Amino acid sequence: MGRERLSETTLRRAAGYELPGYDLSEVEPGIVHLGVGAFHRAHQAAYIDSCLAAGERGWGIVGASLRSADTRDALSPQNGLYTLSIQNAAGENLRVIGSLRQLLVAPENPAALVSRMSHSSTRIVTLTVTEKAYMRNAAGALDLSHPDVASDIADLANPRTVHGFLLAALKERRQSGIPPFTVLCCDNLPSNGETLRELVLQFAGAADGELARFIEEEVAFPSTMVDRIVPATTDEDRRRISAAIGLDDAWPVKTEPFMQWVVEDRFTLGRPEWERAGVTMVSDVRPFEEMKLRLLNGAHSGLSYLGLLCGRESVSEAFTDPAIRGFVDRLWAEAIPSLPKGAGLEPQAYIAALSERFSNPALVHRTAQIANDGSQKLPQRILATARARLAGGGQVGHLMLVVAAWIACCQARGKSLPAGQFTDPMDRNLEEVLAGSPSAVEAVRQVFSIAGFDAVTGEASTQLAQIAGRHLQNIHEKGARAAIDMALEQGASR
Ligand code: CS2
Repeated sequence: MGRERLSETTLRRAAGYELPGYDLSEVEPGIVHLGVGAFHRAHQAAYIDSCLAAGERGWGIVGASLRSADTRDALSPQNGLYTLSIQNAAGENLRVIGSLRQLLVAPENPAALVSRMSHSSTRIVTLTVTEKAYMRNAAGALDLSHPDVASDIADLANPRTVHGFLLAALKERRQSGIPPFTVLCCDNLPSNGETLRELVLQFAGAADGELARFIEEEVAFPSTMVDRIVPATTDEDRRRISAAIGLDDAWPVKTEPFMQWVVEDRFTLGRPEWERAGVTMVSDVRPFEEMKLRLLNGAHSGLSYLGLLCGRESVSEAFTDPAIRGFVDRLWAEAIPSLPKGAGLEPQAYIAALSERFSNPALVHRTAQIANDGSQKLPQRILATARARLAGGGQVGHLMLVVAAWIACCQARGKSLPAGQFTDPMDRNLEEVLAGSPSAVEAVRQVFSIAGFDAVTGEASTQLAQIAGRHLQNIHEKGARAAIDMALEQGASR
């Protein structure tokens, strides 16, 4: 006999596990979240679940998917409930999360999402839509030539982009005299609040000048640093978790025990008492954000591309490979001097904690998952660090090996790596420039140009491209392992 499905009616039968500590029917929606992927469900939704349990019932989440209906289809029969599996070497803890109270699918009914965002009960709109959904061009500005951007600018009635949804809802609220919500970007972008604000203002400027002025004066875009490692859920996870709770859960999420959220405290219509759930509220997120992007995400990208080239399938496998581990230690040593001084950061303690997190044997975090969208990730994870180091006369050899490894992985797809191993929004351009088997130096030069890595023109970009070119040549001629060894030797001799 099949198991019953996890839902509001069956929930209390999942005895023995942590269940929502509140009555679901008492929860009122206060937040609209764009991008209800696994990360959101393991991070923000868990923090909000704790706030709801502490008695703040006005902050339920309405989650919207911007592309596929999968999450809504899986979670609607479960009344939005799902299991969060928290794993480390000591075992697995299961917790059922109840904060996601309603699910929408934007492309099916864009007006319904705009209407929910425009409702006076919506006080915060949060986003985890991944780097590429911000549609920045190589120079970091809004890509006005993108067909979805152009379509939203011409007609805001049925938005397709995040900027379009934000503008349509803010316009509606303004017309109805409802004060604007606070926009909270939770993606791994530098100064993410300010970055999104600039993009939305560029968008509004092209669509509706008056609305642009209103946004400039009235809408808050605090910045945030979000952190929790959330590998993609597998069928095996679904089977194991369903068997453990005794109810079928079609959409559980797995994660690590560690979680961190640092939020700039600037909310115009109130916010949950996040401090009580362990969130750090600050006046300046930048130091935390730079440390996380440059040490955690930078190392992640390094582990992922070098790991793929060396046949390592998961982060823990790559991190326990002595050569790669040695490389990551050097990468960190190179990145640390670029971090803000006097901000109370403790980079040594941070990398010690990261070493433990990356070694978590229970979490199978695939290197191929992190390899996606390199053109959108490397600028803030690696290139910004390298530019800062170069400006101070420092070393950048290990940083640039990450960029070379990314290009090598792009070249290896369809050859030594499966063709669909990972994807990138710039794939078509990347394929075009890499198809003619250019020399390593030429490949790097062209990739830098199409991906906008040379946006800061001048000597720094040329120098960075030259160093990456030498690494790529080593990878081509001698293989990734030898290229790592050579980078380590060069670093040691300096
Ligand atoms: C990862 C991040 O997929 C990736 O690019 O580096 O998703 C990383 O796991 C999170 O930022 C951790 O907070």
